[in-house]
Amino acid sequence: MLVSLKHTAKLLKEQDNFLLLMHQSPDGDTIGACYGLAYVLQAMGKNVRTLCSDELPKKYEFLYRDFVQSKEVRSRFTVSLDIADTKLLGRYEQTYAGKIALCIDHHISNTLYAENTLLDAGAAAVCEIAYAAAKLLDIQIPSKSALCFYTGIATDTGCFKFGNVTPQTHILAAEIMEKYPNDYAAVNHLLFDVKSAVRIKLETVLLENMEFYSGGRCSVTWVTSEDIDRLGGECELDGLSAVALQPQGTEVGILIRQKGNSEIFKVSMRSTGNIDVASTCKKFGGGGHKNAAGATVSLPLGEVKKKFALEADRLIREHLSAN
Ligand SMILES: [Mn+2]
Repeated sequence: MLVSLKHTAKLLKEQDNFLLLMHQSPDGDTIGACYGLAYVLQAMGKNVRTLCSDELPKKYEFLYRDFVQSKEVRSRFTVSLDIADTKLLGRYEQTYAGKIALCIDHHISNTLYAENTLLDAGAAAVCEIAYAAAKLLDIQIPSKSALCFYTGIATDTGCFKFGNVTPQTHILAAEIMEKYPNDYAAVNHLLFDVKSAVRIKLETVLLENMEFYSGGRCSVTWVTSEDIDRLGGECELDGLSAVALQPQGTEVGILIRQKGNSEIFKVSMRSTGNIDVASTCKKFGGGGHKNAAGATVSLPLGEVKKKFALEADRLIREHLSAN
């Protein structure tokens, strides 16, 4: 059932014991919404625990490091944040898929798996919605929560640069900055400028591998597991696909990343303007937003490159003829 913001606030007020779920490969938005709500609910005296299938990136440590999990209780009101599909619960899918009482999300592709779903596909980040819900809880929102919500908004919009940014996005971010004291500039520096040495080397590999199609309007780049091992193992991959859209004249950027040592590749597509890459990713069993989408495919790398470059070419041609 789709529910309103007001109804969501009512549910959050009524319940005492919460389990807040983040999606696998957690990003700033799912972490921000989870801990933003977690601090608010704990400030209201409620029992709150958080859970994610994967380890939370160090980069976001400033959001979750002070959180203390509440003690175990028998049953909990389970809330999923930024999770369009139960598949994204990762290793917790089996346990929680049929037990989500409330889902707060901004993905148009949401499968409505939860008992109650608060969905606003017009929101740039789920943190916009979570912040709006928190404002209805009749409690002073802790500054730490506000920083969490701000982080989700900033990261899901690429620091207020992506096409999903609306006037409302700026209004909410401005309101947060005005009402809650935090060092927002320092946080943005940490989120958008600072990179680990491994990440910098990984970006170098991506730039070296980059190929161009559709007269330079499409870029395709990739990284294999072997590359990642050679560079010194895993590193933060947040926003990595933005690299594919950096070359001047590129309208569709495709980043292919090998998963493990098999022929399974995670493909991330980014686009500018009205080019809808979610439609392409859907064809391959994935999904996402108009300008940012992804899919996981099981094919040899050469085939993956060819198939996605062809699809991108079709999108670019359609876009050109429509203008
Ligand atoms: Mn999000």
